[in-house]
Amino acid sequence: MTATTDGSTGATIPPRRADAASESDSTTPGAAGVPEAAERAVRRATDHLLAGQDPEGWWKGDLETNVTMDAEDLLLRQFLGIRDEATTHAAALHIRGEQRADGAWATFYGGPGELSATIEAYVALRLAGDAPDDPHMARASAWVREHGGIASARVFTRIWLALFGWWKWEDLPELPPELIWFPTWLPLNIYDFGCWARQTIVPLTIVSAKRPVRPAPFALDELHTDPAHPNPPKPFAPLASWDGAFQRLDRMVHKLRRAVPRRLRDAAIGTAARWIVERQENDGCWGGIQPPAVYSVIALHLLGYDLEHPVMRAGLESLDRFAIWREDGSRMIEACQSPVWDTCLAAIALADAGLPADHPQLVKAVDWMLGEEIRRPGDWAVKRPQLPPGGWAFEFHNDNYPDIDDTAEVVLALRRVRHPQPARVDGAIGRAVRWNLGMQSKNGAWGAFDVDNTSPFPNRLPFCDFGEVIDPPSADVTAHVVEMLAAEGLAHDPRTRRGIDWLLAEQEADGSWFGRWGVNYVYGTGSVVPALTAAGLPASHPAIRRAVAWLERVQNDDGGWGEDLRSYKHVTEWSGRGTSTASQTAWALMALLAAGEKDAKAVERGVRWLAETQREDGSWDEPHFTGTGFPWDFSINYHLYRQVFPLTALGRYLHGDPFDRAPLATAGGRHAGAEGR
Ligand code: R03
Repeated sequence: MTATTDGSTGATIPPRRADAASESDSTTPGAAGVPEAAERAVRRATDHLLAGQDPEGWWKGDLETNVTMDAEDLLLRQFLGIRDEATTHAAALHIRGEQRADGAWATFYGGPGELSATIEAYVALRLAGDAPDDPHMARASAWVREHGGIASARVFTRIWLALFGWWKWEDLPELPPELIWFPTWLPLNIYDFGCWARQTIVPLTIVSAKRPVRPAPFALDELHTDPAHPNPPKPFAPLASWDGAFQRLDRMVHKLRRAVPRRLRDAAIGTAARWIVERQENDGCWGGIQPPAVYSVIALHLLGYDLEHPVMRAGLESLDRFAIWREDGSRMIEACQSPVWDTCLAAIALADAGLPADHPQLVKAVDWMLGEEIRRPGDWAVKRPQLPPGGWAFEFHNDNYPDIDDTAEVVLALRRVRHPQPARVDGAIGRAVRWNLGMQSKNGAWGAFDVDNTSPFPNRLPFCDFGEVIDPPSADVTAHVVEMLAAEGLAHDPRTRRGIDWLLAEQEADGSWFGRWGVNYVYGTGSVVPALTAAGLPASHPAIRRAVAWLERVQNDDGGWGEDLRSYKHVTEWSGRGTSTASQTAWALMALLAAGEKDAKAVERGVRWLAETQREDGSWDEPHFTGTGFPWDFSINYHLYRQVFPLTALGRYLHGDPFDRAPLATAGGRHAGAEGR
């Protein structure tokens, strides 16, 4: 196969990549015309991005994930008795359109069939009226049986099935609501979980205590390998192993279920319910993400909140806003919405592309971001009770969970714009810098939402078989914070130095860095190199040289970069390899440009790839998923990535790093007193 075919669509062999030989006898023309092509691409991309801004000042691209979102939305409506024909029809249209030829559903573009997603999609289509012997349904159920049937699906999927009597509650891990009372000094209290898992688990303790069943209008025998024995017993892991110990703990908690006095249990459920209601956001959602929202609605419903209760109405209306209705009549559910993230990245891209710092649309974006600043404590304050608030969340409404990544990038965006009220901007930036510094983990690095969220125990629970359940520091978030601190004149602050040391120690043997929230080593490397050089590491530093060598080695023959989601599972085959995409090409270019490689052949070829693949309207196509929710388990196609990152990279190619140019505010000394805070 060659790099010109779609290397990731079902491919098992990674695409060929450039090597030294093909480089030396390359027939591509020299640098002639490349800056001109970049100029033209930047103009068109700028216009395209400017046209997509909301009048309020924000940008938001679709956040595309997979059909479990759509299937679970129908299951929720079925459970609550509010499923209607129009919604069902539109969701089914989308789900059917995503099915693979082999009958399964994948969780990312071009990915392999995935059992849990396939089961959920199949069940949703049955709700929509598709018959088990329709050819597309028969293919799906055969695929499910071949891959272990319902018994092999993840816990979340089996919980959805248990709600309808398609799976037995007894055959699910127990989640006791008394967990809500575990003090923070006990291992395995709710604050040991990443915030997304915590917000999901608390409502699920209520659901798991109540074990509701709303019988379904049909059976699902066709999804079991042996319908007479839907759940063949699994052998216990050795007693001396963590898995074995936690399996037995789960057995014990199952037995305790009958032993816990009723009044104690009801009190725990009451505490959990209050914890949930207190965390409902102004828009009715929970945490701005789908899982906590759907399980909170179900949990409160089980406690007697009827659908007209203000909490329930607001919750359900917030879920309706996760739906994107398309022109073909289909309806896709977003897992979450990304306006703050998209807006700061768009502002950075436009500024770096040369838009004047006082351009009205940039000022408008800053106005909107300033209005989104979070000035009250959230769950993070459990670990940092003395730290004053300040910072941003990813979504429109998520005041309880600002994150370190968004906060760093918003600061980088605010600093690029000349706003008519500089003191207001400085105030918000000052609070954000203080908050980010206060959220540094003890290893010197930063996680996304919490400090030192590194307990080994949550991952051991049989319940936790999907995605990440803790939020340890990552190279990409740490890099964004270091880049921001450097831009704020704090490169030499001892806290920044500790972050830098951690990053240097995290570099892979091949010269790359792992990407936790973007795919994958190209994202990690594209985040870390610009941060290190912004903090003053010379381009000649061995770590930077090794990163440059790695990027040059994995560049595709077509001049772009790409990395398949399979790199999270099969590192040796797929690290840095995959069909070229606009956002990943841009990340590689951002690293190379930061490393002083502007005149290198690799940069010229990458810039040319971006210029040549740009569409007439100034945008790029990007069917491949380049965003990461959880490595391998949950992937995201951020629809604005294809626009903001190429524009940033091309802008930096033409104009250099923005903070090497005339700084907008007084660089250095701005946070001279920061150590004291
Ligand atoms: C890009 C950087 C900014 N970053 C925040 C990115 C947030 C990305 C979307 C989060 O959406 C989620 C979807 C989820 N699903 N399932 C879970 C989940 C969490 C977030 C989930 C998984 C396991 C457990 C609980 C929930 Br336990 C679909 C910093």
